[in-house]
Amino acid sequence: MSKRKLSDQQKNRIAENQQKEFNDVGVSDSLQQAKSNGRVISHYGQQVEVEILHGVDSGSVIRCHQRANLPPLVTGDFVLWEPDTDDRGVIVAQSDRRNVFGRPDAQGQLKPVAANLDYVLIVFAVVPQAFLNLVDRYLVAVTQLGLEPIIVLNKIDLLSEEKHEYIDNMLSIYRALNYPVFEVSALEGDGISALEELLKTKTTVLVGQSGVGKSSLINRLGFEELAEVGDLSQSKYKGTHTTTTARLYHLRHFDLIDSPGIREFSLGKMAPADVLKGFIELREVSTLCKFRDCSHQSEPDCAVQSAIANGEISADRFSSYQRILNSME
Ligand SMILES: Nc1nc2c(ncn2[C@@H]2O[C@H](COP(=O)(O)OP(=O)(O)O)[C@@H](O)[C@H]2O)c(=O)[nH]1
Ligand SMILES: [Mg+2]
Ligand SMILES: [Zn+2]
Repeated sequence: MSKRKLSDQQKNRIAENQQKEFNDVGVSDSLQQAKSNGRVISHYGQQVEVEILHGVDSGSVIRCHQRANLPPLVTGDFVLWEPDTDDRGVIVAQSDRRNVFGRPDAQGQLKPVAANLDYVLIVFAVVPQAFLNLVDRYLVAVTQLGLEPIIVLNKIDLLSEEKHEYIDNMLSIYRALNYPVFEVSALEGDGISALEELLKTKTTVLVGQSGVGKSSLINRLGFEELAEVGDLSQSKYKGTHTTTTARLYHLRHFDLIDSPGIREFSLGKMAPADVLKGFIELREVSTLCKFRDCSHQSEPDCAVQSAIANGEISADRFSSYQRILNSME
């Protein structure tokens, strides 16, 4: 790595030129990535860790601070960095994001968690207990952000007779809607290879309640003890928060991003029409209601109520939808 010192003026000019190149119109995603020389893999206080993408140091990680004129960076961002002091770098430009996953803060503003994703893996588990509504909230967020969801049930080694029916019902609902659904055990390895096939060459962020086994899945998918795994038993099956910021694991066949443990995923404020987009079956049928502003509760000729009555639409999904709408009021 070059340790040649540049004057501030030189550095600024280089940064400006690079920023200009980045902002060129009509540059495709892959070109944007080709122009970057690093990818943010984690946060460390005010600094970020960047994986070096090109050259002899490719694959190694450098701690960088960022120019003040840059927006906050998130895990998965492609960046342009330069050597700064001996073992540190400085980020001088951020490549346009292809997409971003985030969660709304208290003010309803999106707080980005990870960028440049192929899939969002929505993980739920047998323990802590799975809820349709939580998965649905993730689906609404993922759909609104234009991302591709994959639904994963983990801990199938813990499935008992009594839990089977409840969980089978959930799985069949999502399968009927054509979402990719996987049943796995991070502990015992069941179902992992099928999931691996789908994730190959992709960047995937794992989301879900803490304690469902996201870090364990990453370990299993990576065949290495990569991520710190919390001990569920010590916290009364509520899950612990060992992962505090999103971290990207660049593995041999794929990139996986472990996201911070979020006990409850809240959607913040959204327009009802945006909520509806996350319920694909309701969106289709509701266009057939007699009244355009039908609330699908007691209006005459409501296509949604008819579809529920004849079993075309799951009543559980409809109540889940209403619960989300009510939570926005
Ligand atoms: N029985 C069982 N336990 C699991 C499985 N996957 C994870 N766990 C346990 O669940 C707890 C939480 O896992 P962790 O990966 O930290 O969850 P995270 O908070 O979603 O990252 C740990 O005690 C894991 O050992 C699984 O497939 N089966
Ligand atoms: Mg974790
Ligand atoms: Zn209706």
